[in-house]
Amino acid sequence: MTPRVVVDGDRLLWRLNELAQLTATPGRGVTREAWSREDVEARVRVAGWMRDAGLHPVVDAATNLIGRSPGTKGRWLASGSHLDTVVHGGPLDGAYGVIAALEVASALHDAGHTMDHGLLVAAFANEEGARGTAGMTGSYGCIGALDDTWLDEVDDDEVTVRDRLAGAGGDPEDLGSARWAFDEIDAFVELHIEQGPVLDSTGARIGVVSGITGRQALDLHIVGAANHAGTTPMHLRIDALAAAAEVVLAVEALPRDGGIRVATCGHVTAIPNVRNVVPGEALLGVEIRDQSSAALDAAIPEIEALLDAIEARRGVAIARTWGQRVPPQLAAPAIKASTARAADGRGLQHVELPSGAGHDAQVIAEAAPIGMIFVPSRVGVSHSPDEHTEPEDLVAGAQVLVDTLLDLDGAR
Ligand code: HGY
Ligand code: MN
Ligand code: MN
Repeated sequence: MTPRVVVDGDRLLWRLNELAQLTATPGRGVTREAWSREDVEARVRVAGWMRDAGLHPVVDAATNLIGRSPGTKGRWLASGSHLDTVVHGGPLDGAYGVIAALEVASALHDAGHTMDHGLLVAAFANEEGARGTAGMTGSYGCIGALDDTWLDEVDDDEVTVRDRLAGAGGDPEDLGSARWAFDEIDAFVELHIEQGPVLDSTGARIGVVSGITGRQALDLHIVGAANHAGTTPMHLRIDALAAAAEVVLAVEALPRDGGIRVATCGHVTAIPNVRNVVPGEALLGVEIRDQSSAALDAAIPEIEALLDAIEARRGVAIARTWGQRVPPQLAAPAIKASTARAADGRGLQHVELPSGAGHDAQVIAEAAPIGMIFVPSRVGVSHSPDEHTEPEDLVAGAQVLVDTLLDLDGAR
């Protein structure tokens, strides 16, 4: 018989609101870039709440915050998400999954219930990669994948990941110690806002995630010729930013031809970025996503060919750095079934759907069975100050997470 363990909705919502105050851009969304003062402050606050919930928090060498409370047997169930955000993001992306996993511990502690499985609560470091490096650093650290290629990467402020880790309480020389003992972990379940329009448009309260999208990053350095904006005739220009504009529109058109699911150029820099200078250089950050690795693979030569054509037409040189590839992953059927049972048990309409966003769960999936649970995002907005989920949905999602973990605890 599954014990009655009920979340404290007021505590959940209060903690979320407390975290939302930790932002570098008050009044303009939540900006908590990885390893920033705000990110470290959030980690400290959550560590204190972990202790209140009977968890034993530690910051590992990859700067993840990990809280554990042992069960009656030597096996574990894990849950969590990330505390870092994009710039001018919302209050829920990541934070909700961390606070809800923490709420599981608090609710178990309140009920005086100890599961057979131990509970591991994780706040992963640098899920977003918003500083311009590969993302999901912390969760890759948990599967033991961080090597020098990760550590030597330099972010948009010319700081290496190695220095970021060392500056935020990590230990780049001892990353092996951050690896989880996956032979003892039976499941990782991440609760997250959907960040898309499906639940909001269907009226379903809970999303049972079928799989998580793959993602391929590409950085471009477009070199033309800086020149005088007043004296240089149009036909003699080699304008790197105009070439970048062609790239942006060509990338945007890729999904329209039935190819890749989505494609975005979200980061652009003009050099020297002065109004009366024809841009000599442009930096462009591109990403493509699809639930299929084959579709991601097929898009690479297609993009190379369109870049070659723009080079030939405009006389620019386009240097290409194919960056992080995060493979798509599927959720474990048994965990999906547990979540569906948990939602049914609370009378919550649920629907199965893929995740268009990437998540730490897809990294952990390389070493353990995973599941993801979504709650609705108002009109599907996220990575924006307008990100919002109704409080009752936030509370319901956390209760479904508790019930899913209790179901998995009894199911093993
Ligand atoms: O970009 C993503 O999909 C995630 O929010 N990092
Ligand atoms: Mn995000
Ligand atoms: Mn997220």
